[in-house]
Amino acid sequence: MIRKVLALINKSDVVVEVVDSREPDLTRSRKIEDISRRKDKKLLIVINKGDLIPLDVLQKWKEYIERKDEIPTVYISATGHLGTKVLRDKIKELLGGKQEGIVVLVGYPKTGKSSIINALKGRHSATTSKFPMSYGYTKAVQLFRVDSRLYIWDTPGIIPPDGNELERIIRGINVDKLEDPVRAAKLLFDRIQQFDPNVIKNVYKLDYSDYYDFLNKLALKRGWIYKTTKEPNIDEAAKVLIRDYHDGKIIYYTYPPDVKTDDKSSSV
Ligand SMILES: Nc1nc2c(ncn2[C@@H]2O[C@H](COP(=O)(O)OP(=O)(O)OP(=O)(O)O)[C@@H](O)[C@H]2O)c(=O)[nH]1
Ligand SMILES: [Mg+2]
Repeated sequence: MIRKVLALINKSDVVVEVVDSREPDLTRSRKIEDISRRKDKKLLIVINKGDLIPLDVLQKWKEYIERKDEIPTVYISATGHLGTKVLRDKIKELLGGKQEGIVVLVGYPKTGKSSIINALKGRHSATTSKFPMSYGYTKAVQLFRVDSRLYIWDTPGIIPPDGNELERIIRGINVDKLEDPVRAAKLLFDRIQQFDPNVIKNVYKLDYSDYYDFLNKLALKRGWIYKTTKEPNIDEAAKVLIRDYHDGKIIYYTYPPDVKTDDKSSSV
C-alpha cells in the first residue's frame, strides 16, 4: 500500500499530510515528507480533530511546524466543520495561479482523511470508520472531485516505515484482532498518564493505583468477568481503552517540544 501511495504522490500537485491533533508529532511521517520534498511536491500538514484539543495548543503546533520544518500547516475539525474554508484556500494557494490540480491525502490510519474529503465536498461521499480496519475504513485509493477544478485522492491509512510503536499498534491493527490487547493498551495508558494523569480517572470515574489495577477495576465495573474462573476480563477492558481513544472520548494532548522547554525554564 505504501507503494501505491508513493505512486500517487508522483501524480499529484500537492501532498496533504493529515495528523491527529492529540499526537501531531507521532502521527507525522518524516519519510513521507522527505519523499514529497525530493519529488518537488508542495506539502501541507493538516492537524485534524481540532475540536478535541484547546485552540491555543493547536496554534502552538501550527507555529512550531511552520517555524521548525517550514511546512505550511492548518488545523481543522473535519467532523465539526471548522477550518474547512481555510484548508480549501490554502490548497488553492499552494496550487498557484491556476488554482486547479490534484491533491493526495496521506497519513496514518484514522487521522480523518476520508472525513476531510466529506467536509470539503459538503456531503458524505467517502466512507469512514471509527476503528482501524473496521467496517467503512478506506481499503483502496479513490479519486474525488471536490469542485470543478479540484480533485483529491483519498488513500488508505499507512503506517510508515519510521512509525512509532504506539501508533503502529493502535492504528495498524483491528482492535478485536490484537494478539495482546493488554500490552497494546499499556503503551497508550502510559502515554496518556505522562501528559495528564487525571484523564483516565475522569473518563471512567475510577480511582486506581496502576495500569493493572485500572484494567481490573474497569472490567469489574462493567461486569466483564470470565464465567469459569470468575476473574475480571482485562483483555476487554484494554480494548475499551483503545476504542475510546479512537472514538475521541479520551482527550489528552501534547505540546511541541520547544514549548515544553519554555514552560520548564519559565517555572524555574
Ligand atoms: N472528533 C473528531 N473526530 C473526527 C474528526 N475527523 C474524523 N473524525 C473521526 O475519526 C474517525 C476516523 O475517520 P476517517 O475519516 O475514517 O479516518 P481515515 O483517516 O480516513 O481512516 P482510514 O481510511 O482507516 O485510514 C471517524 O470516527 C471520524 O468520525 C474530527 O475532526 N474530530
Ligand atoms: Mg479513510
